[in-house]
Amino acid sequence: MREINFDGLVGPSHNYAGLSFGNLAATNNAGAVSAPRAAALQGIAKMRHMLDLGLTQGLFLPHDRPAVGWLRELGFSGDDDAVLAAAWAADPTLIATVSSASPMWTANAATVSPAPDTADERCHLSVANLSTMPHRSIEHPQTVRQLRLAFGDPAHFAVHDALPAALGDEGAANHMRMAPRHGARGIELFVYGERSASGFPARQHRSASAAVARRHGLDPADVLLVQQSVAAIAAGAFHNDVVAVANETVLFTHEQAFEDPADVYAFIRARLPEAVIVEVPAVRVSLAAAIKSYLFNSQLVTLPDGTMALIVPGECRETPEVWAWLQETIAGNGPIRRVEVMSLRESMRNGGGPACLRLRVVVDDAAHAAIDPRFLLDPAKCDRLAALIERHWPESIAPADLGDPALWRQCGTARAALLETLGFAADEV
Ligand code: SUG
Repeated sequence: MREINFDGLVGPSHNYAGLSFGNLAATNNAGAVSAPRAAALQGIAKMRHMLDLGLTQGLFLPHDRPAVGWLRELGFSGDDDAVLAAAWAADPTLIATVSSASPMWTANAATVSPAPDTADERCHLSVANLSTMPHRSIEHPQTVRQLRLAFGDPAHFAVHDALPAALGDEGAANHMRMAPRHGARGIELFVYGERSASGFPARQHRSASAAVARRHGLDPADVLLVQQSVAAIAAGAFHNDVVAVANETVLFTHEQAFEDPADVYAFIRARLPEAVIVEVPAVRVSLAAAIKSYLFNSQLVTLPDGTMALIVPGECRETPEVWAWLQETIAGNGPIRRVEVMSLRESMRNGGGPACLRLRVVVDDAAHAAIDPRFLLDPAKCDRLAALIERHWPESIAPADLGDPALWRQCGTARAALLETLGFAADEV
């Protein structure tokens, strides 16, 4: 069995509107000028690098933005330009809400339980409702359409609709799976937030995590609902994947990620004796430095030779205590043998690091073959996508541009060209 990383291609409307309260990078960069073309090319470079490492890589498509349909639900009418112009005049935040390129962060697209863990031995995917943030709550209908296309074979996959909005669910960003190896039965840790000293929202509700585990048909003995630490949320860890990441037998975590770390570690050690817990102490890397550098939002991957590599954002190299810790780690005897640095500055400035940009799906060969190949990548497709991005993605977007009809049209043209290049019909996704 293998793990496939499905990265979200950065959409042409990528901008800095500061919509996510509690996400410090996004709020600190509110109002800045974005670079959608560079952002999408940075994403392609990461996907290409994963292929170069010998890993299997897929992609999900940017959603249709601006999402005019949502504005129509709010009572705006007329043709698309009239709807957008009226909404812009009424409240520019509405246009920012429907223009966010947030579907790029596919760690929030769904929670995935691979076949070895589920009662019916199929891979289960629950689309996240992302109901805490308005701009993200509009993603799930388009996400479910893509997932039903990509994973449409019911012999191997079960795709569940988003949970009711009253239960906040943010997908795989708050879920960690550990197993002796990808293809073996594993344990699944669902991390939820209760409250936060800072007043930042705890986006993942315990009841949502429990519902996802139930829907996926997991054995309760293999599941732990874990409370994210109040201190982590208050420091800006709006998702657990900002402070912890797991891969096969390894949990890589900040000391202050969980409210009760001893309980978490005891569960892991009892259920998976070969587990290695790499805990970074706060005296070496403070929560603030972890969140600024996104050390734990790295991708921890198993390479074809069986060793593990950590794919970190460039900000880790720029944060001295983090870089020093990483150097020591790869020089030591631990499971992380290699560090790869990727420049993802554009996404990072909205609080999205390497791990936010990907959804992991573990499959066997038969399930791999059943995936719609339009969602899978190879180097030649990366080349085609890069050329398309160069041609169609805006070079920059300033806040006032969001009200410009020329930008709305450019986003539409860019997405249409993308669909055509990848072989999708205009209304298919
Ligand atoms: O939901 N940023 C995203 C970042 C998501 C990161 N994902 C993971 N940690 N897995 C969010 O806060 C900013 C968009 C804006 O402000 O326009 C934003 O939505």
